[in-house]
Amino acid sequence: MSEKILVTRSSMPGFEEYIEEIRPLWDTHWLTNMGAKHQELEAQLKDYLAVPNISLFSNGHMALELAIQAMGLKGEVITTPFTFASTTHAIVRNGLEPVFCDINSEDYTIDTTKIEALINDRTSAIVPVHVYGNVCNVEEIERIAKKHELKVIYDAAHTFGVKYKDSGIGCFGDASIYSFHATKVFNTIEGGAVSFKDEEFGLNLYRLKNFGIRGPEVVDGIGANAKMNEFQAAMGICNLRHINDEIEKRRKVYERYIKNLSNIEGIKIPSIQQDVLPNYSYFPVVFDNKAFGATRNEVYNRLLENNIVSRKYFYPLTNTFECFHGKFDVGLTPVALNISKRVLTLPLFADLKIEDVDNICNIILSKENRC
Ligand code: T4K
Repeated sequence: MSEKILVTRSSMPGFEEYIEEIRPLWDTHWLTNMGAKHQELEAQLKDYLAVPNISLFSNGHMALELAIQAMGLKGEVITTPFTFASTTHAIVRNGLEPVFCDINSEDYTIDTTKIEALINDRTSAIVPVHVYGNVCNVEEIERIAKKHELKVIYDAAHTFGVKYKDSGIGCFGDASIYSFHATKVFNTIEGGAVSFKDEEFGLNLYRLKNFGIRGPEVVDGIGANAKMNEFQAAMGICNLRHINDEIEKRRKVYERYIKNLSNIEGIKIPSIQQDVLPNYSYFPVVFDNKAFGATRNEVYNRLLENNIVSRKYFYPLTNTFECFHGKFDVGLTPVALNISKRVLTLPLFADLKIEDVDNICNIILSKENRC
């Protein structure tokens, strides 16, 4: 049986390269709390991501949770349910009420035509998601936010290195959060960051990731511990050296999928948005079972029988989670519901072999697997 292919595979530097990077830690014995590697990576990422300010975190979720806390939001927050659990949970864990807006069926980001109807005097912010690396309609979101005096925090977990009209994606809104999890285009094992404009907000954020400590004898915020440690930062420094090659390899995989799966009746494949420099982070395919002759679940199972593990990102929708039982009406986000039942995210990582992409596509398209 051939080797199992998973939906992604962490990019890693050479073993020796990482060892060299962590060697100085044995001299200094400085392992965490914003050490030298942390500072070095922060400076490099600010530059690479082309953002005004950046703050590193232990993971993307804590970056989002504490960015929301640092913004001092109240009441309701408009967001989408077509995302990873983290987005919704970060809002709820801040004592805020998520109000779910539907997505559009083109790129699966927030449907900006439906935002204003959800705004009331309790609304304090919008948390849109650049899902799969697709850029939200940032101009329209900015217009709405300005008009209604709302804050905007983008969940940019999937958009490492993405640019829109030559600006780093983290330049939009009041803040954006990144995930540097092992499964992402760029990883620090676990890790994340917040990019932001306002330096006062940055100071708050810095304190909140370090227990709310302002100074040796002053603690004036109820913070958490969400600091990135030196081993994580060292992994980031190594991975950042190779990031352009990694994205280039991803591009080749992505383009092979496009070549193999274009013009097939009953499947919708991704496309590069206008004015966007992409990072090729995910390859979501949406199946129309009547036209295609097989359901999403049938394709998923057939791939699994062949040792290929695709994923149903993002099914189920966060507004249908058991932990929110009876709280939200999924009927209010019909497009998200429909897409979540039909989408399959295919394996995509830098070292995925082109022949494996061909094999995956052959299994998907095989006539025997369709009626
Ligand atoms: N916002 C959004 C929109 C997000 O998608 C995420 C995370 C966040 C916020 C929060 O960011 P973090 O706090 O995670 O930094 C994975 C990731 O764990 C998660 O980071 C990611 N989104 C989500 C979309 O995917 P799972 O439960 O699917 O992970 P898992 O363990 O099934 O791994 C998927 C595949 O990745 C494995 O089949 C193989 C590969 N893998 C996994 C690990 C853990 C590796 O190659 N190496 C590894 O170390 O959530």
